[in-house]
Amino acid sequence: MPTHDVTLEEPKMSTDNYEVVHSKSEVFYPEYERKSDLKHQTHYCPGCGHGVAHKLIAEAIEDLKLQDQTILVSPVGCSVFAYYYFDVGNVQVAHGRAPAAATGLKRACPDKIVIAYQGDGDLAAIGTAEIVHAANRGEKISVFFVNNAIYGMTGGQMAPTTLVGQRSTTSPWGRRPVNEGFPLHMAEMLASLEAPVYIERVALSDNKNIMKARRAVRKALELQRDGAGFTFVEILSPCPTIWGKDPVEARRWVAEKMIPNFPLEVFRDRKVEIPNNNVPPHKTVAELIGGEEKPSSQPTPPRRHHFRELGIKIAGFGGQGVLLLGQLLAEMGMREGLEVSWLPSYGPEMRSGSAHCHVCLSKDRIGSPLLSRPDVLIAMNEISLRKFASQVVPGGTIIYGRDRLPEDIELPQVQVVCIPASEIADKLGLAKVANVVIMGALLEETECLSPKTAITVLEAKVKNPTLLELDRKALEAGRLYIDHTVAMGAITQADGFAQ
Ligand SMILES: Cc1ncc(C[n+]2csc(CCOP(=O)(O)OP(=O)(O)O)c2C)c(N)n1
Ligand code: SF4
Repeated sequence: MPTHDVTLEEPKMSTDNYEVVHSKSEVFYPEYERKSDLKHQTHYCPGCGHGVAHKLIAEAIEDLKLQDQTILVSPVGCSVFAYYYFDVGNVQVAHGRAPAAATGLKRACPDKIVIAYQGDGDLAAIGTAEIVHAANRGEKISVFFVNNAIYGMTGGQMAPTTLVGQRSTTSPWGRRPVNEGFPLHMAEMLASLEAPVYIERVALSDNKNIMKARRAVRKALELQRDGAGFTFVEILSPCPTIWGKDPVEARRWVAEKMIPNFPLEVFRDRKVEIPNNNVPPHKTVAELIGGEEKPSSQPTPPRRHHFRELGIKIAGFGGQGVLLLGQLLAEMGMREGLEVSWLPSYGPEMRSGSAHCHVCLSKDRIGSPLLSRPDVLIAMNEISLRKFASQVVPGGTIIYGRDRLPEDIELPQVQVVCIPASEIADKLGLAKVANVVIMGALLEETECLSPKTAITVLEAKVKNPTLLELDRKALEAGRLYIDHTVAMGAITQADGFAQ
């Protein structure tokens, strides 16, 4: 028998002979930083629908050339790390709050394409209120709702969309409507509202349905691009890991079990005109909040501020006027032409619980009203001093509402001013003006705002003439204390004496 020499040639892996028609979307990062040694793959389980849904969204963003405009709001759930994959603007929010955050983003940046991406636990359980109200207001956002009928991330608890009879760790006998209620049909629920423009349910069960899902995702983004209104795509999606199935069985389960329970349909596709009969009042903010007094009748002297941005944290007990002091400072800043923010935080008790607020005064737009490193801390009591002193930036200032510091306290490299605000207020005849004493001390010590502006704001706010007079005295007393006592160097040391 003749023998033949057979040499096997390596197949050519060049793209010369063929055209690449399908590759990873450019909207995905080239490498996924989260995986130290597996930068080419996501953290999703094999066969998970999130990967497919991500792909459809990325491809639609790319095809529609929206990458530079898109902001993706990722949820809590298995898709919490969406921001490791999508090379767009990303925000990750608290459980269920994606539609609320997306509302804020879209209203602040109407030219952006804002997407809320949510699971069924996130959207239909903890976030039911947010989605219903965003849809009802007709927010011009797109919501992609990945319904896998279970809580994936936390290990398979029952979701609002879990099917009747479906087992989960919290319904081990299978969901019983008599005990756990019926599955929620979010697309149908939202379609009962007036405002949404587009609502469709699709499924990642087979290639044909995946192509329909692709079209739905694209349509939602196109509608948003064209300024249409609220768009919502529910995507029935496999979760092989928690369902205990292999990827093929899991897709079959979507087709055979989920689709009969959650019919695939376009529930809404129409133009909606929302009447806009609420013309905003033609008044300035200062006019609106300053009562009857128009700022033009009381021009605020132009003031040169020595800071670009100043963060002030004010902390104490509820009832000490902590939050009011913050509001007064914010209003003063506004009247001096600064950008301002005021962010309160307080416990459930009206009196004696802890309360604090953050005030930003800035020449530029304020990025965040939350201050993790304040320039100035006003501590109205010892607990607040101990809790927040270490946050103050080096070289910052602490104004402590007592005559001396606690013996054992360790403070960062900051300027400390002690002022017995309550005692001073008591002597004036009213303990509750201690916060205005502190305000006087702050203005004198830091020169951040003008005392004249303080008087203007107090006059606009305090209607009772006796109280107004006390406030004037309190402001002056706080300033004098700094000038006559603290500036002399007597009260700023831990032992209460000058160095
Ligand atoms: C306020 C809050 N409550 C509960 C949790 C726990 N938690 C994390 S993910 C999740 C459910 C996620 O399920 P789903 O939205 O269906 O997303 P999936 O993981 O299935 O994609 C829960 C309850 C949390 N992180 N935060
Ligand atoms: S647990 Fe389910 S939803 Fe989560 S990544 Fe795995 S397959 Fe996807």
